[in-house]
Amino acid sequence: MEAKVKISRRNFAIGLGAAAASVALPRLASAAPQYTFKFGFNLAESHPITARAKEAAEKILKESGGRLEVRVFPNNQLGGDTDMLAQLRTGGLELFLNSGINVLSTLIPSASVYGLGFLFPDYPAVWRAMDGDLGKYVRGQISKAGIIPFDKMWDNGFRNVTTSTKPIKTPDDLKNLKIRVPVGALWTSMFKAFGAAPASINFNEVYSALQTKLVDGQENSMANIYTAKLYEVQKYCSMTGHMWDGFFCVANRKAWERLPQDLKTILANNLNAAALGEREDMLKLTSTFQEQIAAKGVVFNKVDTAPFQDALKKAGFYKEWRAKYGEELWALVEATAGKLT
Ligand code: X2X
Repeated sequence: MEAKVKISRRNFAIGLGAAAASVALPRLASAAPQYTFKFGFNLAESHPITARAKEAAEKILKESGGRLEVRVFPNNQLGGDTDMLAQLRTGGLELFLNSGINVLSTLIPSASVYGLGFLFPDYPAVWRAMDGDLGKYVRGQISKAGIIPFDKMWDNGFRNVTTSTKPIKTPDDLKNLKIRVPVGALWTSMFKAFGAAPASINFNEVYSALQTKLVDGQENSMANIYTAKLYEVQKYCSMTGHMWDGFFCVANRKAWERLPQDLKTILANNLNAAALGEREDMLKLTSTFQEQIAAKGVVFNKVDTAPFQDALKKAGFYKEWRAKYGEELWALVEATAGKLT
């Protein structure tokens, strides 16, 4: 297949080079993609997100006739989240998947809003909000920061607390617990409101932080506890379900704007479809992950979550975040969750 090249002086030279190459090596004429996008994130190779990202990359290459190659880098291969966000902003990384509650919120504070404790009772409530007005608001804020968000969020799961020391049954059990949280102000604030001692640590350092007892616990989805093998360094898993997390897929603006319209469409359609597929995977696989974690010896306990939310209310957590997010956003929060303050 011939690459379409606009006739500017620079491209004309490239065009001649390509034509010459296609004479010498006809089969390789379309081998070099016109655009190569690196796609980085922090999740393990075996996480459902990685499989869907790779599947999307294959489709994008095929549907673009080889013009757009997406190279997938899971498992912090390009650095931790803080590094990847910096690379995304300078254009060293074209595509990034990250939680709005995680490092994205260091740039866009309101991106963390959906992580407010106990906001969503279940998945239908999650997707109503995140495919609806709340998600739209946050994507608007991400765009204002000069980053391009794709429409569909990917599921990073409801989160539960694990520790190496004791099960968490009541909010009091969190008091003074040295617990790792991702690098975002909402997380730190929430665990301080529970009376815990949170430490902000990027995901690429969580396993070793738990192993060396720098921290005694962490909180995450079943998918991450299993695929990042956190069960090897944790003994208890308490089903606090204190928050839901999802990932925004975002692009560097200049890299996005360089793409012709047809490639923009192919890229966006496939990334959004991959997100929807991954949501299904997580629904199907979460209980299997949980069984596998239990089979590795982790002890599970159910939790009455009402006292945990009460503890947040009493500590003034929701009031504090209402003031930070502002009334416009808070109206969307309470349209989702009812009155919180
Ligand atoms: O860092 C985490 O715990 C993870 C992988 O769940 C997020 O990116 C929020």
